[in-house]
Amino acid sequence: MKHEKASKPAAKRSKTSNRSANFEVRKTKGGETHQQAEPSQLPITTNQGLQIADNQNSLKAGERGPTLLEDFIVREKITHFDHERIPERIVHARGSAAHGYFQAYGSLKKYTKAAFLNDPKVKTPVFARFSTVAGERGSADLARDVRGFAVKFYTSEGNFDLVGNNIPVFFIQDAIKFPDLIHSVKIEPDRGFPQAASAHDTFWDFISLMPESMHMIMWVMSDRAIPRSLRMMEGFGIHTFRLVNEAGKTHFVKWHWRPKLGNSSVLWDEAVKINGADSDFHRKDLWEAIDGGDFPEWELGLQIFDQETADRFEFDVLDATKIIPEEFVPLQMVGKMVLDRNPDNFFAETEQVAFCPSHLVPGLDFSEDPLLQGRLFSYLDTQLSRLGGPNFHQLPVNAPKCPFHNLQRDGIHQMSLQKGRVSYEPNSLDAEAPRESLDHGFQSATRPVSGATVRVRSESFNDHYSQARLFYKSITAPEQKHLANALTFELGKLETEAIRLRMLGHLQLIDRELADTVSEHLGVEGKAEQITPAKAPVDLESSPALRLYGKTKPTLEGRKVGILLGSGFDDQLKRELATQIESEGAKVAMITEKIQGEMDADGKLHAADMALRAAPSVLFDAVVILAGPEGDKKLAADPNAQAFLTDARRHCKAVGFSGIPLLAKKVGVIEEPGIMDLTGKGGVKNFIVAGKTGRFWEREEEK
Ligand code: HDE
Repeated sequence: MKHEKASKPAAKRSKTSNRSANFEVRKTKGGETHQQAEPSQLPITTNQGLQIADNQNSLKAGERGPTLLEDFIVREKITHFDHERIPERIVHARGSAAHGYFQAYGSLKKYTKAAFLNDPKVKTPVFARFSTVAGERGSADLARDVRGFAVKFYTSEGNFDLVGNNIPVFFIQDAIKFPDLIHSVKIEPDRGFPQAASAHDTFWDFISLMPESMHMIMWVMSDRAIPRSLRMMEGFGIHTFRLVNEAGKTHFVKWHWRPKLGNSSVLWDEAVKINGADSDFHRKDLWEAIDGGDFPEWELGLQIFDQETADRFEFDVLDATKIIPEEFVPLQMVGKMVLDRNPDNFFAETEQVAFCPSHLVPGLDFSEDPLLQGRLFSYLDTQLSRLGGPNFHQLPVNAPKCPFHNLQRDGIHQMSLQKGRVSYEPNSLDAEAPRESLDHGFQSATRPVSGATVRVRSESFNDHYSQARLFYKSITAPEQKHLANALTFELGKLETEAIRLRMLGHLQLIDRELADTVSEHLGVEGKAEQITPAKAPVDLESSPALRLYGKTKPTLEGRKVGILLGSGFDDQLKRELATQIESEGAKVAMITEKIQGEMDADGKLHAADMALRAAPSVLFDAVVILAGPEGDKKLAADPNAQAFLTDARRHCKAVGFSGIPLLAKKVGVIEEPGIMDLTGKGGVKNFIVAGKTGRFWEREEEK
């Protein structure tokens, strides 16, 4: 088996060339094209190494006769094709991934002996996969959903998989409920819909009967569930884990990833339209950023605390439906992750990567969180059927980059040639056979465990509403509004009234105002079911860290600005804009009515990146419309240009014009915050400031 060597750094990679130019092209009697390999090129072969002379025709009995069973070449090719797919992941099937590295800022020796967290000189290779949960492999990227955030660290001491999400809590407290949760959210089993959507009866039926999911529901209905980019979302390990130092002393830890580009999300109306205009929006965005040398980066922040601190919390640190507010235990930034290389092959890497929370290294350990405990079993188990056997760790993307050797043998898809007669331990026949290593080997942290075997939920897990309320109270006003609208959409889609009313009962316990708003939007005021909580919620001190917006400084970095050009536009202004935008680290796309491009005021043709019909403004973070009087007239009469501006305005984005054009008047845009004339003094500069601000929520029309 021959492996291709790793590809060049993304930024330097050449574009796909027209290979056919290098082949001798021959046509046969039937007219089909044969590309003959030159001596320097690889001949196409069967999987047995046999060179193939004709890759266009199967073997037939007579020129127009039936294909012969004897044709082993066509059978091998089609058989392989027939088996190209493997089962998709039961959850997180839709994903996008990249290679990169993790680098610690300093030493964390005080808390952990894990080597990758202790040496700032070491760059630990990583492979990170981001995913949606509910949708199938081909589903659209902008579904309202949790995003998976899984990172495989190929450390010098073995692989560590931090398999997290972009939301710091989870729906359920005990792994035994996971199949129920997932069955409720996925397509309904009789009808096969809805795809990648939680807005249906079975999901809300389950949720409304699971009060422990209320905190997570607040997050999933918030803008966090429709991120602008995978590069602009936070990541969380969720569960409490343990750090173990050289002396064996343990601390608790929660893992956080903070994106360098800041958090950014889209509006629901944009998400719906992006899914139609470009259903691979997130996958493409990640790929293009890395391919263009804009390497996404996250900082790793840890909340480290001891048992005494844990005992002081009102809630249980083993309960995955709870956060530890950063105001109580601040994040220590301990390193950064940079993703700088796209996969060479989507299937071999993104599809076949196998994450398991049970993949740990010395210096780390689990906690007794009953959700985590179930995960420690599930992931290894699922890989066995997904990847077809117990040797999936030998696939290049899964194999540790440090040496590994043991006495496990054989199994389906065994790739290594395991030599010698000794495959057991202890043994005295092979002095070189692998042995235990007491000094460096993994040691589980010693922790006191006692009690009778019981199937109960600890009472310390009982408060299902206080942190849901904390979240709602802590986010900004626009986020609260979007959350209420999301709930209205989701509950509005339900066929069963009783489920809707049950959910409203839960909302009343979370926040009265939220419940009233949603009830009013739905037109079911006063009908909410009365729910008696296991434990009455309390008001907690607000936590600004839970906000999506306003946490990082305004930036255009990593964003994309769409410039719509109408004929007779000012070339000078176009150039100045493009230069300024790009100097902020953003990308510019030139959009014209037709893909050939557009004429400037001097009659010079400028190339376009996208045609207007394929470039709705939902694909951009800010937009500009530049046109001379004739071009403006044309745009004003074009429904696609009208929609371009109407949407940019509705979605509260920065908008720049040359003058106050007819198009703006047609759409009814006069003077609004974030919408500006670029021709005056400082026009471009003002636009950049507006673009960095991002959204002008005061313009939002929806109630
Ligand atoms: Fe997963 N989860 N999960 N999960 N999960 C899987 O493993 C499971 C949970 C998460 O990009 C599966 O390889 C159980 C929490 C991510 O390949 C499966 C429970 C969190 C990914 C599985 C949970 C996650 C998965 C399906 C409840 C956030 C995608 C395919 C006890 C901390 C990883 C696979 C990738 C994937 C089981 C709950 C994150 C079936 C039983 C909580 C990011 O093993």
